[in-house]
Amino acid sequence: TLRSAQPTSLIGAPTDIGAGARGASMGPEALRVAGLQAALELHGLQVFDRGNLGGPSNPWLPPVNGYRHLPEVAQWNRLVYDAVYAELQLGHLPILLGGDHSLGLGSISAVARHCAESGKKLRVLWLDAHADFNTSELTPSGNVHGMPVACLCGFGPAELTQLAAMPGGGPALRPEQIRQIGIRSVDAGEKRFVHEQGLEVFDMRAIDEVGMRQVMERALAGVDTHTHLHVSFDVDFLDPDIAPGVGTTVPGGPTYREAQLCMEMIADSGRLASLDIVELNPALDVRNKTAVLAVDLVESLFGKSTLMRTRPV
Ligand code: HAR
Ligand code: MN
Ligand code: MN
Ligand code: MN
Repeated sequence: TLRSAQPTSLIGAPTDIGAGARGASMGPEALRVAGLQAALELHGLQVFDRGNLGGPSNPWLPPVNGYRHLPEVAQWNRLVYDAVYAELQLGHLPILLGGDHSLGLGSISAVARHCAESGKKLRVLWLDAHADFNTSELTPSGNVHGMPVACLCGFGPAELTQLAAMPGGGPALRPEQIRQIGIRSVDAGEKRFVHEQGLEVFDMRAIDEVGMRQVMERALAGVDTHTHLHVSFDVDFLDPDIAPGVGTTVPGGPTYREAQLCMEMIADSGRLASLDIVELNPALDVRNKTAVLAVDLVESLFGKSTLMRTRPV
């Protein structure tokens, strides 16, 4: 099926600089080995693989003032910011291959800047087991992959909150632009802060109670032709029974079918305009099966479906 879709660009960011376990640095190559480019091309997409960014190595040090590796995290995010912004300027759909989730900062900051300049409304879907809404005061670990959503909303150090020069100098995101899905591990202080800031969270209980279909209908409500939809797909969103290859597994995540429906409903919106695939950790995987699963789900995100539906069920 050939569609006149936007070209996509793969950007590898091989680092685990913000994570609590080593190995997410191997994520980009594992996704390539699992056939990401060929899978997208089968759906008629034009794919440019831009190769990998080259940033600082991981010094594996304890936290300093509540952050581990802050200078290196900032450097990686500046590289990601520039690379993602350049693709958006070209009119391409950037796909960030992480790397740990601290890189969502650079990626989404670039998307926010692009939306501000092009008059688009930005909606971010954060698919994750974790809220990633810690600050240096709240974090139990100092790992910056637990902080990107807070930093995007302006809560964090200047080197992470000021990646994008937003018009008016404000933060990249307002909490009301974010929908979190699949959440099931939130630290005590983080929980209070999520509540205080009014983040819209569809946790696993919501998925249990009303089902993935209604959760996605709500998460996508208000998305229209003026919307730029960014999906930040933390692979630990998925149940660890099907996706063991991540650094921070949390039991009780979406099943294969629930995850497929989530991706298919995003595809149906027709507004997907940028994507992060993060936290894949091949050192903890079994025969690259988590990477293969991620590729399968990303195919659905780009419109693979069993049938050509002409009307809803
Ligand atoms: N909340 C914990 C912390 O801040 C664990 C965060 C883990 N985050 C990720 N990305 N794996 O979602 O340390
Ligand atoms: Mn655009
Ligand atoms: Mn995350
Ligand atoms: Mn996570």
